[in-house]
Amino acid sequence: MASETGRREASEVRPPGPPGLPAADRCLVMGVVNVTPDSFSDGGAWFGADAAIARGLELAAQGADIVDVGGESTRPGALRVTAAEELRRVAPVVSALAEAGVPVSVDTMRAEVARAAVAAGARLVNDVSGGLADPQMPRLVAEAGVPYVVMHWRGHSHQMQDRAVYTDVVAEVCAELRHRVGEVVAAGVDPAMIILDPGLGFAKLPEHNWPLLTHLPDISRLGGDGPGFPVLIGASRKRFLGRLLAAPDGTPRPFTGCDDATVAVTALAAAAGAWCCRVHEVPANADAVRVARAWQDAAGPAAAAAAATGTAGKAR
Ligand code: PMM
Repeated sequence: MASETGRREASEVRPPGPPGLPAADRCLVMGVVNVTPDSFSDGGAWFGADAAIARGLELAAQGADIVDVGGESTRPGALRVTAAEELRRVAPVVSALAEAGVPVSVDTMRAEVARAAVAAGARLVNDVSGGLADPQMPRLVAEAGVPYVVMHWRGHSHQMQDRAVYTDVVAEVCAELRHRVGEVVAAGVDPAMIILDPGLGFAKLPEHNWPLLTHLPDISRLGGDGPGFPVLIGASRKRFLGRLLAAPDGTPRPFTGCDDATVAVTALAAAAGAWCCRVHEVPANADAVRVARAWQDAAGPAAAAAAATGTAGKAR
């Protein structure tokens, strides 16, 4: 609905986020701190509590609305760390950032780690398995009463690329997320606390990631026409961008050369109604979400309605 001034209400294309998290009239920016020696995009850079805390504070100062702290790499082929090691990595970082007033999210598939992180001040649980890796997770999130990212996932890092098989990726991801939402709500999670994520790169080949990005209203509404869930997008530095930007001989561009493409995805996803974009480098993405907001405002009610109903770009 357009207001009297003709400005389109942001909620028309971007469902409001859950309570307890920053709210803005634009897409939010989530800055990433991987406290790991082996994440593909920044592995080792922030390994060690002091470096990770300093990086989290820097991301917040640069305009990150939320800082996502993770202690386990999910890059394809990665082996799991123990819960004790994961906790040792993230706990001091979460508590220091939370104490400094930074809205912190914890990127974990383990209820035990999520519990400790929430106790240390994390305001959001970002579970890339959507509750599949640890059956205790949905109940823990329900009891803690914190917002919960339910990402589309088909298996751990060592098996996920074998599972990147789809006939209609958008329809299948929507159906599988719909099932996950049903399960986590049955475990007690308030639907108002759920954020959806299509899981770019997780059991997805490049040709699967692009249609998911161009069908965000479908993801938000889980393929139906009910009220939408907020959608989080994690495209930052992922391999499908490196493939897109490959050298003439086919060599994929290294992840360090994919930050500009990440900003382009952020702008497009924000204009298409994403609630939040998860990124490794904040400043240009913080600009991009503001550009997208101005773009949406100027596009007017017709474009808003098309984006909200998913009638734009239906063919895949
Ligand atoms: N991607 C990674 C890690 N956590 N969380 C969400 N919600 N969505 C994602 O796409 C996502 C994530 C892997 O990327 P990284 O290792 O570079 O952080």
